[in-house]
Amino acid sequence: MSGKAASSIDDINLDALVLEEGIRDAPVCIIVLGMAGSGKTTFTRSLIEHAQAKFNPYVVNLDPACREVPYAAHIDIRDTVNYKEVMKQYQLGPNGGIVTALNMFTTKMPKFVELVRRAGERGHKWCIIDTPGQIEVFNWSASGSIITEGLATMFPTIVVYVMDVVRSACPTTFMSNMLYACSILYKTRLPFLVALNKIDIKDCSFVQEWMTDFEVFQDALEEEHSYVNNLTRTMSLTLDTFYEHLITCGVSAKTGVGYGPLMSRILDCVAEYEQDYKPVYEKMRLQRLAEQQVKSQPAAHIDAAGTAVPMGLDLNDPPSNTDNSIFLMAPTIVPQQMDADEEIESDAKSKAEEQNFQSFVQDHLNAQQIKRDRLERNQQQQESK
Ligand SMILES: Nc1nc2c(ncn2[C@@H]2O[C@H](COP(=O)(O)OP(=O)(O)OP(=O)(O)O)[C@@H](O)[C@H]2O)c(=O)[nH]1
Ligand SMILES: [Mg+2]
Repeated sequence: MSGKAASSIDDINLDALVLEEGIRDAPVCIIVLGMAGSGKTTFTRSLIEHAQAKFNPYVVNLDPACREVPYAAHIDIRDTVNYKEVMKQYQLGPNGGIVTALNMFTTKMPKFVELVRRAGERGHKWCIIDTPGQIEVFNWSASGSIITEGLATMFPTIVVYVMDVVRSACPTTFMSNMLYACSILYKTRLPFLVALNKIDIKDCSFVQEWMTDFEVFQDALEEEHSYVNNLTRTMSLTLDTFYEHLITCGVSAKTGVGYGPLMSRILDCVAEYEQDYKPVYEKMRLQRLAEQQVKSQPAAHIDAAGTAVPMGLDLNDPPSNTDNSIFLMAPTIVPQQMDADEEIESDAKSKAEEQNFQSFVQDHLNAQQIKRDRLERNQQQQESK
């Protein structure tokens, strides 16, 4: 802001501001994610209550489709975008409506980030962000990535994944939840905390046991007769390494039980961001800044900058079949002729992949067996003493 007191947010060159400043210490952004109905909104409300005195949280609701929220939000996406109107105008279903509403909100990203930054200056130490129920909408949409990365390149940012322990008592649902968690962890590349929610109804120790002891999970799976059991079994082997680094904490968003330990885990995650993630995001910020500066310079010659081609149809454009029309298409939907040689090669590849996977499973089972043998030997030695 270069010393000039700006009275309105519209007076500031927000695009430049977002990237020019380094990563600040506050507020810490806590992005709350989780499957539909897992308790994200209730969790957010409880977290606000518990953090109020010490961290004076700034609260953001990014769910355009919710009727009402049980907390006072400083920023509410519903004030920016009318979700029902978006569905009507663009003739979309509920999920398309949420994606489009989020996309529209993302066009205001510099403003959003500036408001969060100002909140930090006013003494809000945390910024808690509630997200839409449809987790894939946030996790896999462009706007979800823009929001997450935009925040993480400006403030310490962590993800809290809310998991419903009652629904996860079924091993296959537990596995789906873990796959989601795993995909979010690798997609966001941010410190990650799993809040095992609804422990007022069901104790969460079984989930923690399933994560640490592969055999207990296998036993639980044996009891459930489902056609996806085999898949779940092999997936649980694959997720073993993921569990090793996972921080979990049992809470009840409804009664507030478990929020003490949860808050200290959040602080651990913030320390993790500072130590391991900040340098990565700092690098990303500088890279983006350099790209932005290059983009803002006018091209010397139109030829050097390339020639514009149409990128695809707008909803309102009439269909066109002229030779000049070039439409970008995902490679998977472009029909391709596969000749015999390619088919043989692809068969060989998939066989090799299957063998690799089988040997991976076998190695894992062997390692488990060695671990069990070692435990037994230790037990026998202790008994003989
Ligand atoms: N017993 C119990 N119920 C809970 C708890 N947390 C949430 N709920 C209930 O779970 C239901 C869903 O809670 P929400 O907070 O709306 O869940 P959400 O993840 O925000 O839902 P969407 O935004 O629609 O995906 C509500 O009926 C809550 O009252 C909890 O800790 N214990
Ligand atoms: Mg909600």
